[in-house]
Amino acid sequence: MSIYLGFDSSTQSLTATIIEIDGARRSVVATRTFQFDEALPSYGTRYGVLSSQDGAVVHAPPLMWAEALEVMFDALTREHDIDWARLRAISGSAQQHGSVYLNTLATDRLARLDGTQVIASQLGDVFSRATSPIWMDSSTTEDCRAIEAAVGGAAALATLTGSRAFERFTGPQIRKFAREDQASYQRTDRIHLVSSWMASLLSGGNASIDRGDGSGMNLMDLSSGQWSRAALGATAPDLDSKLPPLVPSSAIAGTLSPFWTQRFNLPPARIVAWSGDNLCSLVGTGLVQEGQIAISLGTSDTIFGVMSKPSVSDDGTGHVFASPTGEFMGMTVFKNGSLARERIRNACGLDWNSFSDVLRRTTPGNGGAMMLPWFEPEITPLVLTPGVRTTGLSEPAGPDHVRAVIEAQMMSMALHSRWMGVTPSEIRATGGAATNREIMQVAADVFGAPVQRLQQSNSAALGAAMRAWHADTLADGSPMPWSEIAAGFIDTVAGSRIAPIRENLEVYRRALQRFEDWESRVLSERYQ
Ligand code: XUL
Repeated sequence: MSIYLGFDSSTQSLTATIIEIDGARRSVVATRTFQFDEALPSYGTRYGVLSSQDGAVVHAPPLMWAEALEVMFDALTREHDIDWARLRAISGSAQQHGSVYLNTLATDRLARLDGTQVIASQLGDVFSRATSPIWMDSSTTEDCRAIEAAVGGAAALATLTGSRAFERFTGPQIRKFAREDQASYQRTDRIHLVSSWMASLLSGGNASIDRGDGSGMNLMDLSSGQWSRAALGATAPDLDSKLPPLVPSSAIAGTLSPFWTQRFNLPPARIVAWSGDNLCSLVGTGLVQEGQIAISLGTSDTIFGVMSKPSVSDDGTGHVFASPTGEFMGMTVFKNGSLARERIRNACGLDWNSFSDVLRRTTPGNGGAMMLPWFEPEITPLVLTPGVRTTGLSEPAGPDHVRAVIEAQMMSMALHSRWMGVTPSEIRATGGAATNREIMQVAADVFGAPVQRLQQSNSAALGAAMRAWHADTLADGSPMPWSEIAAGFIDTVAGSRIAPIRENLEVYRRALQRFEDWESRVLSERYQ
């Protein structure tokens, strides 16, 4: 009997999922989650982030993520009756793109963490940049354009790295730092992703970056899986000496370091490379074959699927990443996800039950009224200056706003995922909002495909635990096939399959056309 631990260090919270493999029986034995704002209030985050006045600069404290691991191990070992001696491997999922900047003290400090002291007291001075820019940051447009120009244009960068330059991607973020604070950049010994930083904390040494999360940097040559000289050169001086090596997602970073084993009485389990949350969700939703699509409705909303070839999006909206299962992953990301839903819910004075009632009562297509819910700068389509746009909606906010925000989010997903060229026969749904039947009905009607909710709402933490298991069997020389790993864990919720309603299909076919025209009109007015 073996157990595996998967973490998900997301924007707002840390989750841990423990899975157990007992012969042919597989089960999730524990899941624990807490919000950073509540568990670690001294860092002063709101929804896990430190926002600037204009919303373009969004950072988070890297020490908070480290302390969160300690708080989680403390809770898991105190509250759960688990035979920890059976813990074989640990992996994790982290919000993508965020970067952690370490000075020359860090390597030694990580190796010598003292298990009798708390972690935060030992790592306060290892950062060459006090805070970490994260995926919500949209302050690097100048750097994006400069990087694209240096490698021969946006399309050339997309072919090389899987994506044109995006504001939140790590390369543009590094370029901005090197440009604005040269001295601190020079003092930087190592630049980690959130994922490799977390793996470094657990293994007590600088962990490598996995190729899945490495694809979200605009720095990796997608076809060779190595750092691209051209992209590094376009980004910042001496960057190759500051980046950890790239490794497959199944690489072993080391074993759980004495800090953790002594402090929490744990075995020296294997530490498997951490990856990005969307890559882990791909595994945790069981997408191991081309043609399957999943939507994840969390802080960000994403739509993704497996691709056998790295064909990049022509219109520059999507991303292609190296998938942990060895193929490629196509994805489109929307920033105005759960926080936009919450804003409308709050503006209408509703709870989630009454929000659902409103969706049930209002008419699909919303009588032609629509919303572009750009409360925050939007990633897809690119909107740098936030501002919600409406047409035909009542004022002040009422039931039609509830329907408008959900229809807009689903139509935007359908529209901006066309580049993947997949006509899904079924959509798997995960994330908090996937539990809402009425929201899922809109998704089914807009996509014209049944939506199936998965048993586990945190597919990223589950995917990380499944990756830990897979890598452990690989390291032992008898790798378990992905299809078998997925088969044991990916259960759909009985009765959760939501079929599209036939008469709504035509309503949304027309609505989608109107939405597409309106969105492109609004965008061209904004950018003319
Ligand atoms: C992916 C992205 C977000 C973050 C946070 O490109 O920016 O989905 O990974 O979840």
